[in-house]
Amino acid sequence: MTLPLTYSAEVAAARAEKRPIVALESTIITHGMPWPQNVETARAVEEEVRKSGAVPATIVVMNGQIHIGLEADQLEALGQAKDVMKLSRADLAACVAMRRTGATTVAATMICAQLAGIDVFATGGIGGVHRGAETSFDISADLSELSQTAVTVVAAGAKAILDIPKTMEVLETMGVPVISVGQDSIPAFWSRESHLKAPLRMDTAAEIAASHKMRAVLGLKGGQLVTNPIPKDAEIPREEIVPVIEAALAEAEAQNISAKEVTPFLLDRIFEHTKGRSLDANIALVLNNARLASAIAKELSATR
Ligand code: PSU
Ligand code: MN
Repeated sequence: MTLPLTYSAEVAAARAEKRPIVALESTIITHGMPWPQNVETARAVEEEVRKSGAVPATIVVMNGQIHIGLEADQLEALGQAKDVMKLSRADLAACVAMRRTGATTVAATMICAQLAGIDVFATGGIGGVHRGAETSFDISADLSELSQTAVTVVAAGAKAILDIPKTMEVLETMGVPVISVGQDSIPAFWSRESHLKAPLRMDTAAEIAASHKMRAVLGLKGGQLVTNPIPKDAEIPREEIVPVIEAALAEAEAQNISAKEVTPFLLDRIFEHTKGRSLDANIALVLNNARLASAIAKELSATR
């Protein structure tokens, strides 16, 4: 059986010429941001990757084909599509087999990136251990994916809607390196500071690329989580965002939101409560992550 992969023209050319490629996820488009900002952001992120000297590969499943890179009209259509599945490791094969359409989370994007030979992936925030996980057991499959799939994921830290200390503990148990960029602490998505010490710190793309390659040399499976703080001028300070998060969490609890709906629900409520400011910050941090991921991809392809 051949792999159900379809490459965009741009990504196919980049593969043939062995140019650096950066994977991008699609759940942020379909479940993470409202239309039309979702499509505008996805386009801007792709453009940022190109400006940084790499080729963007937005990953999504459409009608049973795993797309590695989207044509402009496909991206536009996805931004307004209804009934799009949210795919993690558990759902990916089923979605392809049923010829359905699904957006890839961090976990599923990592799997598809690896199938396509892409080492680096830029996103906003990863899923993690939810607050109250001791009773709900809600721990994102993104964490176990990081422990088994050899892709370096650039994110702005875990969102404060999660339990960040527990998320870090699970990553440590699973043997996932968490590398903070340019600071000693872990960034907290909309804010630069979580006041939690990062397990590892690196200040250059070259170091991160070298560490990615060394894992392969040593036969260590799994990827790396790179936590890149949001640019200063775009951040929402912790004191401001924490009460908003608390309010959104209370609403989720009152409305019995569970499972896959939790993350999209919270993001939407926080967007409303901050009158869109959380979205502006989200866009700025994804662009910032796209730049760093491109620099890492370039280092990896230069030393190959
Ligand atoms: N963080 C964001 N926006 C998002 C997500 C995370 O800022 O859209 C998405 C990612 O695709 C991530 C997923 O992989 O949510 C995690 O979902 P869950 O918590 O259900 O595993
Ligand atoms: Mn979950």
